[in-house]
Amino acid sequence: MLIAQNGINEGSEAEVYGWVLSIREQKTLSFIIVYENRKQVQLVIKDKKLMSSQLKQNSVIWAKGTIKITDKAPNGFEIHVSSLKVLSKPKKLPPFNIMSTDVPALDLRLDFRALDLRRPYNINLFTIRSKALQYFREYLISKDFLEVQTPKIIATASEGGAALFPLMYYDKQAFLAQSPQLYKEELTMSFERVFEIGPIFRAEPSRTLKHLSEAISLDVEAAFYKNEDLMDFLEDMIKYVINRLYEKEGDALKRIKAPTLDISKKFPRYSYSEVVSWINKNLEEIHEGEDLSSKHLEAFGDHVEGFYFIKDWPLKLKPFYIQPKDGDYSNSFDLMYRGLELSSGGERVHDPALLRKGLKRTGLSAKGFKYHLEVYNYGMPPHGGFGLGVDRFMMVVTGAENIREVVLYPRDVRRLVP
Ligand code: AMO
Repeated sequence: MLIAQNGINEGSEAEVYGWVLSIREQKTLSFIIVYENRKQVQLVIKDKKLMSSQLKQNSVIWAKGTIKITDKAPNGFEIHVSSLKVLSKPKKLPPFNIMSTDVPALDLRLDFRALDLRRPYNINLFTIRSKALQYFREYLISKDFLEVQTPKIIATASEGGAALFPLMYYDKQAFLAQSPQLYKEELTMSFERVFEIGPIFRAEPSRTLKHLSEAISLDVEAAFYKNEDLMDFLEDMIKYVINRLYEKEGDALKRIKAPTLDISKKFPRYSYSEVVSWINKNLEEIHEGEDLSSKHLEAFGDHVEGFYFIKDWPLKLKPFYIQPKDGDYSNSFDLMYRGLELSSGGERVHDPALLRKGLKRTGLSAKGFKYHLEVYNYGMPPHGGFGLGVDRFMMVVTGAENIREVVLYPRDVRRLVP
């Protein structure tokens, strides 16, 4: 916290509350960099008596002094300190230096995540993440979408049977929601266009660089949107958010050495069958109808580069609620960045008889979806939508190779604490 009654002007008095990032002692002067509300402030200490053994990296301090305008200090000013108090002193030697250019291993950093989040890299990264979410909301609200919150404790699977986290709900079995899918679809009946930013839970059995047990999904659902409209919308939203980040958060992006994403061209749209042909020609033999593996997607992603869509997937690879197309295919798409799937979506079934067929096709019992099926008897509009993995989007924006880097307290098969 910085209190400067008369603003940041040469000679005015200021008080600062913050924690110490670094201390540099010279013969006659000491320089202390303090973080106050995610901004760095330089303190200059001439009076050696103000320096104490309690003053070290990570100490929380209060200081008072006079402002001097200088472009040598972060944010263009420094405070020449006349009084200083240590409010909280670290009781232990930290397991790593938050200023070190030698970044400790991720697992160690995650064990001490609260401390790790004091690293300037992370302060920049999580500021960018928060801003990205602000710009997503900005875009969606400007298109007249309503933000909603749906239950995360649910009675039946929304994405099919696998990867559910069961829990006891009083005397019944319940599950953590894999996605807001069924609720967001139902909500198009009343609100037409909705979005939700919230957690999804997947009991992912293996530890990979792109899967979490708890991820944040940005879900969009809209009545009357067709497959191509949805891809147009998603592409426009991604470009809007990236442009806003480049316009407004350039400084933080530069500090974390984020890559520059080329979004100048239209994202190419390949059908699933076109991708299969490419794999057959350039990689290995696969059959129409087979799912595409990470290896396939990575090779195809290297070939395409940047963002692209894969559309018209075989129906058998898609959940029960996806609208069939030409018999064995579906009105669906995935948004990819190189080999990484960022989003999937498509047009949905709105006819109750067809929805029952979809449940049967995917081996789910209509009984478990009784309430959801009932809704479809009261005039369900044609609709469609998508789910965008926010954490994966942040990997692309920041250039992180491990999804855990862009999540405050990641959850995976091995990690439940902190
Ligand atoms: P899907 O299961 O493809 O689709 O998920 C949508 C997007 O969410 C992200 N995601 C994950 N991110 C990190 N860890 C995970 N374990 C994880 N699982 C999914 C991905 C993925 O593309 N209901 C549909 C969406 C829709 O049709 O609207 C769904 O959940 O980026």
